[in-house]
Amino acid sequence: MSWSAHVLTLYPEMFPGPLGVSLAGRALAEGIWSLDTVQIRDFATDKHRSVDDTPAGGGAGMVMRADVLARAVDQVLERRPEAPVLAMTPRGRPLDQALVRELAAGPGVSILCGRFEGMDERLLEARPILPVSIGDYVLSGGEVAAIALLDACVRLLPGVMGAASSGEEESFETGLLEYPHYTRPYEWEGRTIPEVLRSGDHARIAAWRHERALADTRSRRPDLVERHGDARRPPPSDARRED
Ligand code: 6GU
Repeated sequence: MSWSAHVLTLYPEMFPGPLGVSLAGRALAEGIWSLDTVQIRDFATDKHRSVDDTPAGGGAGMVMRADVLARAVDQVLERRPEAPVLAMTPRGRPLDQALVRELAAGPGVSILCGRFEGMDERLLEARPILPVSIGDYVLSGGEVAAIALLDACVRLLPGVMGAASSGEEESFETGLLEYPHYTRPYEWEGRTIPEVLRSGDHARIAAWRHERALADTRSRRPDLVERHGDARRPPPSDARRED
């Protein structure tokens, strides 16, 4: 069975959206992965088909109801019991390439897209759901985040990108940003391509790329350099534990 995505949303018309074109779109048409949307509103039971209500304790906006969301999640858990269920929310675990790799290696994902101020927290306690965020900023809903997550997973599926996506030099695969790229023309607006890249000396090129990856990561993402360093150094002795 192909890698399958189920997206639970109030806006199914946002899908496949960008996932219907280019690499992901071709892979979708080829059956390498599948995408199904589930309209959350179909699980409302009152005559107004309401999916949200005012926040307990007061405050702005509306909160998605646990009972309605649970019926939608339970249906998708029945249809695809092996697929992990994610909830897109700025309160979630930050998405990174390690999680993307793990999800892409599995059977697929079911994704609950939040809207309004958020979801009733009891749902996230009562069902096996992993809250995931795509960064420290607030989107108007989880759909755009779900599209980003799916794009990152799909490009890693066998047969989607070939050699490029399995490349160990991509940003984050080494724990660092990738080195910069150049192509013709050799001179553009008075700027030339670094000489070393035209030397044909593959060892020198590899060393230069590693240095640039490190330097650029240091200046743009000092947080990554710290983690990269940690991964290669043994933990301090007082951090070791006997289990
Ligand atoms: Cl997953 N959802 C929303 N609404 N905003 C976000 C996000 C998710 N990740 C970052 N901001």
